[in-house]
Amino acid sequence: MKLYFSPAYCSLAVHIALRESGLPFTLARVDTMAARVEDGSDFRAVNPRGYVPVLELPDGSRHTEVAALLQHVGEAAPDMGLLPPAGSRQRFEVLQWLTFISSELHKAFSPWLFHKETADSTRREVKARIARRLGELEAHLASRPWLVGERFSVADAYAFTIVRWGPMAGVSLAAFPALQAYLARVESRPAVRAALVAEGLAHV
Ligand SMILES: N[C@@H](CCC(=O)N[C@@H](CS)C(=O)NCC(=O)O)C(=O)O
Repeated sequence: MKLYFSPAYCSLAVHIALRESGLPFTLARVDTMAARVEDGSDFRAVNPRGYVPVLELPDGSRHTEVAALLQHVGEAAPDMGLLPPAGSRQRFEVLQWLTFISSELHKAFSPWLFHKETADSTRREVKARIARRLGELEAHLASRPWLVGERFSVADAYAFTIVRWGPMAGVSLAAFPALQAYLARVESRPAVRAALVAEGLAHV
C-alpha cells in the first residue's frame, strides 16, 4: 500500500494505523497547497479533490476518507485488534467514534480554523463548539485508557491526530487533563512515535 500524506494533516491517523498494523506500506509526501507530490508529479491526478489522505492499494486503486481508510487498515490486519470484530458492540462503538471525530471535530477544525479568511466571529463559535466536543471526550477518557474497550483502536489513531491540533489552532487543552494524558499515552506507543518521527513531528 502507498499512503499519500502531508505532515500533521489528518493523514497522520492512517499513517499511525498502518504502522500499528504491521502491514507493508510506503509513503508519498504531498504539498497540498502546490498540489504536488514529492516526486514533482501532479497531485490532482492522484486525487482531483486535492486532499490527503489517499491510500493506494496493491492493485493500483486509490481510496480516500480517513474513517473508511482506517476501517480498511484495521480489517487488513485482523490479528492486531485495531478494529473489533464485525457485528460486535465494540465495532459499533468504534464506528460511532470514527464518525463523531470526522463530522464533529475534524471538519470543525478543517477548514474553519486553518484558513485565515475565516471571520473572527465564526472562529469564536467554532472554537466554542470544538471545546464542547472535547469536553465530551474528556469525560469519556477520565475513566478509561482508550476510546473503546481495553485496546487501542483505529478510533484512537483518529482522535489523537485531530485533538493534537487543538493548541496549534488556538483551542487550549488546559481544561482537559484526561485528554492531555490520553495524548501522551497514545504518543508513547512505539508505532505512533515512529509515525511522528517519519513526518518530522518528533525527534528519535
Ligand atoms: N473528507 C476527507 C477530508 C480530508 C481533509 O480534510 N484533508 C485535509 C487535511 S486534514 C487536506 O488535505 N486539505 C487540503 C485541501 O483540501 O486542499 C476525509 O475525511 O478524509
